[in-house]
Amino acid sequence: FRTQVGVVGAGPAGLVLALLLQQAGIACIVLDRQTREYVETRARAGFLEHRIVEFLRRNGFSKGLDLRGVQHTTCEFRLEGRQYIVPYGDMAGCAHTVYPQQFVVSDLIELFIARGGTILFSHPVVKIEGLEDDKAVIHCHAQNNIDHSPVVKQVECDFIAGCDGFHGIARASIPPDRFSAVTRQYGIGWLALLAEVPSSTERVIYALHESGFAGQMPRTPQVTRFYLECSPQDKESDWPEERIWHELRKRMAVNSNDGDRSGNDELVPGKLIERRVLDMRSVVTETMQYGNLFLAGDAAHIITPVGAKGMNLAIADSEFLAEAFITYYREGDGTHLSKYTETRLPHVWQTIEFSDWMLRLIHNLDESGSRTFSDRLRRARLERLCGQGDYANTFAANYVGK
Ligand code: RFL
Repeated sequence: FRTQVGVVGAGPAGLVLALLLQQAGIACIVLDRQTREYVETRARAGFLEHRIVEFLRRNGFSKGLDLRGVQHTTCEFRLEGRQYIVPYGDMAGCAHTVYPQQFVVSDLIELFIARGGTILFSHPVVKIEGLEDDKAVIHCHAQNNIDHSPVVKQVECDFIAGCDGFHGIARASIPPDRFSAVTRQYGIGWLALLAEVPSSTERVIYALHESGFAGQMPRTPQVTRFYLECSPQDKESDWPEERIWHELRKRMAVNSNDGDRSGNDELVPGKLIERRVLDMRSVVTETMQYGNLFLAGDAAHIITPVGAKGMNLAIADSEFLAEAFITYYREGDGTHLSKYTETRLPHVWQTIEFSDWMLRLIHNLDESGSRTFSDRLRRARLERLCGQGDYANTFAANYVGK
């Protein structure tokens, strides 16, 4: 194979990039280690920022989400049984669209293939070479069509877009002495759950409880995501179903009129279809490019799920990277490409900063030992968020991705 841009990874970052290049008449091939069915059913994110929806719409990539996406404009915090409702959509004048990541991915794959694009599924990339030369080579494993015996294929390209996630091969191909990444490990875990049950409220709930954070995020009318703060060392087996539903009810309970916090919970248990412990951390690779390799999405940075930014940031990277490739191929001007890292990193850090701020709001990370002091501060912050001032407006604009 020979192409202009070899795209490693058929997640949101790789697919958006490939579609934009295809639209501009730039040749590209996408490779993914997984089968099409696997990537189209991998449930992860669900909240699309306003500006990302607008971008997808402008480019004609939004048919599915326009039909099936649900607009969200309000979120709710709970602390000591009290409810703090934030109508961020009214404040910012726009909304989130809830549309599960696997639907986004599936729509983009369908569109790219319908327009004549090539995606090589079940083609794990095992080596990337020639990053400093004028021709880069992607080596991948595949199966012979006739007898299914293993074969190695090569794709030659001008550039490689590493959109293969945090554990992919692209970031690992940058020489260690040229590679730099910064990490924050929060020392907490989240038990991430998906349950076949309708959301107990229409809005997202962030419950700040003395036993730890609990969250509820709608995904589809039948499926809801829940999170429970836990130890990062916990195993899934430490969390049997009864314990999960007990903790969710307890942490998300609200005060009834007589001040009793246990009596007022709408939560109905349902079948758990995913249960896994996430170690809460953020990592920013500050080398987003090396030679003719460019990293986008989780390959370049991972961000805790707080604030629901990961998929949005991945798509935003690809939007910029595609523009840079298009300027290069159309006008012979490589300035934007050469400034890719320099241009994207400030945006990445702005997003990380918001997520870090929000993580400290919904968890009690008090290092000085005064959890009460920290709780009072969190309450003061929630009261300001429910007010009308600049503090609340800034939150609203950042959260919804205006
Ligand atoms: P992806 O989606 O991981 O896609 C990478 C692709 O690369 C393939 N791959 C390879 N292919 C070939 N050869 C190799 N050697 C390869 N190695 C890997 C993989 O098979 C895969 O198909 O990365 P991308 O495109 O950068 O997209 C990033 C997003 O997936 C991620 O940031 C979000 O899911 C994060 N995230 C959320 N983001 C949001 O914006 N809003 C949310 O509400 C939200 N919730 C979440 C989340 C992530 C979660 N987890 C489990 C990580 C909730 C959870 C639980």
